[in-house]
Amino acid sequence: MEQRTGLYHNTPYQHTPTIYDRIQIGKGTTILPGKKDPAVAHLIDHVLEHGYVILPNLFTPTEVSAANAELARLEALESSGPASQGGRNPFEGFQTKRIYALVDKSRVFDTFAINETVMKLNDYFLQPNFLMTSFHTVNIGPGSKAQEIHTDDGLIALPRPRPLMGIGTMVAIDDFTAENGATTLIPGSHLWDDERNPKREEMIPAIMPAGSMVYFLNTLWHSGGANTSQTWRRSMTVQYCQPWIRPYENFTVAMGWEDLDQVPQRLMRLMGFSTHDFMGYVDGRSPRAGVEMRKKRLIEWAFKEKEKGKMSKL
Ligand SMILES: O=C(O)CCC(=O)C(=O)O
Repeated sequence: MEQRTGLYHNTPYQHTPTIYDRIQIGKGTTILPGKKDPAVAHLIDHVLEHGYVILPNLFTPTEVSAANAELARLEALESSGPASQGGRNPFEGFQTKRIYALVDKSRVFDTFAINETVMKLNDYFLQPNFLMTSFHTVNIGPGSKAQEIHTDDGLIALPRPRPLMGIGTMVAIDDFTAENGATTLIPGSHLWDDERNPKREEMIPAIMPAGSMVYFLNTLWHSGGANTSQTWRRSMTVQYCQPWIRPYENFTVAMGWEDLDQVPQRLMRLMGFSTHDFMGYVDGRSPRAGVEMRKKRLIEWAFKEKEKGKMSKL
């Protein structure tokens, strides 16, 4: 089979890609190109070459101020999750706040996860039926140190060049500046082999106004920046992954939560009531803790529904 290498794949999209259509970009990443919508072709080319692209003012001022107001509301609630009041480890950053499981907490953020331009870019970089793998806020407070430099596929132990397994995005809710902790990234580092280690001095800040997004391959080295300013840097991250990064059966939903105590612990972990490092978290905590929270809420909801039923009969 002919192996195509290089930066560009200009073959028109005619058929469902197979593994033999994959291309290698540099020494770091292989991709199976999907549909190249002409409307985003220039953005795709930028990502192929640099590993990222900034999408200025992707969201309207109205969407951004609605997100801002909703974030302020959620941050005031302890029920917004364990990291909403402060980061718990060096990766989250101790002077940060994260609200996980945004889909569960509000409908205001939905629009940020299903943006049309992003879906078109994902149609090229990921396979059909791609999934969302995380969606949460990352707010970096004054005095916060730079985050550890990482790639978002770092927990997946495969050598480079490795298949692209996902896409990361950061949505600026405040202007991102070099001082307030804008995401920093190393342009072109998606092309590196395993031998090359990232250095802080190679990083550039993704400076962009509120409402913009930086979209990047998850083989790109990056980190949250240090916040040397007096104000918070608020943002959301929406990340997507290949559709095949999941077990065949979705056991955490298939299994009746009322019967969990009867299942051997080892089997529970096999079914996904477990984490691999932080992969598999539920609202920033263990899946089992997440299920208990969900059961409590379902019971409260059922009582309320019952009460409503009573009221409507009066
Ligand atoms: O906060 C940022 O700018 C980046 C955060 C990040 O890359 C992460 O937490 O995985």
